[in-house]
Amino acid sequence: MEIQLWREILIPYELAVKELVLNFEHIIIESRSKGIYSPIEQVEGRVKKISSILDKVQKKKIPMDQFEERLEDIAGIRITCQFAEDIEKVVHLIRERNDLEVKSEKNYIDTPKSSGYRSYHMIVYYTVNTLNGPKRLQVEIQIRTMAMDFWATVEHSLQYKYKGNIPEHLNQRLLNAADAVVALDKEMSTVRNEIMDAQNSFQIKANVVATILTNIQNLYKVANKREVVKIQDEFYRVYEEGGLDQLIHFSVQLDHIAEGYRAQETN
Ligand code: 0O2
Repeated sequence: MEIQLWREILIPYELAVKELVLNFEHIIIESRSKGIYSPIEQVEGRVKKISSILDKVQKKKIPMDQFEERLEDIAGIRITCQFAEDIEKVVHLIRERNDLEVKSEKNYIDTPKSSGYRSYHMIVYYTVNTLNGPKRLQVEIQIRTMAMDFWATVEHSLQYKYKGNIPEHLNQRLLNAADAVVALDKEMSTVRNEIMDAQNSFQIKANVVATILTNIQNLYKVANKREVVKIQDEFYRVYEEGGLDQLIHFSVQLDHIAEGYRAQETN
């Protein structure tokens, strides 16, 4: 097939990857702005390289006119989570989305591969709008913890280095490391609630401070400068000495003051 034709075929897959990465990143943004914990920590995506498509097509003896149908991972999205429990939440989120239709799922977490590989895979259908109209594509979504991702990245590099024939002593090390990943994920799960609380408070504090600063900035436009400076000093004091509750209280009071000025302006 001509190189130019390959590029044309792959363009809708590039669009699908871009759109889906953006959509999943928005779940993180939305959660943070609401001060709630996001089960998604990071999202990345890629379109399979032409050379890797050719390798897989040859390996699986797929006729060239069937490769789009038979290769399910031309477009790939990888979602990393902090904790193993988050994976289930993300799977649920994906199943519930009305822009995605789940074709199949593989749970390599409950049933790891013989290599020690662990991850949750979903093949979904997703429609992009192209110059030639809508195109329904298959996308592979891999969902794993950060620890599982670390293991898979290292193992993938070794597979590449040894062309799929990793020496036995290294294989054994990788299996040991895979067990260590299971233990690490379990250990981290025991402190999940505490970590989630800490991260939520951090996010809520960041949101409250941002609201306070916007309010102070707006007051400069309408209120007496000396009064705003006093409010600002009070904010610094509460920020330094108080906890989250005091900051929230200060923010509510500031909202009332700002409201008062807005009411004066409209009268
Ligand atoms: P790349 O370079 O990441 O794109 P199957 O026909 O079901 O046996 P298939 O179609 O490859 O095999 O599906 P599977 O097993 O669900 O694997 C799909 C992808 O999962 C792989 O894509 C890898 O990204 C990842 N994966 C699967 N097994 C392993 C493993 O043992 N180690 C690592 N590091 N990753 C794995 P590709 O095309 O193989 O590779």
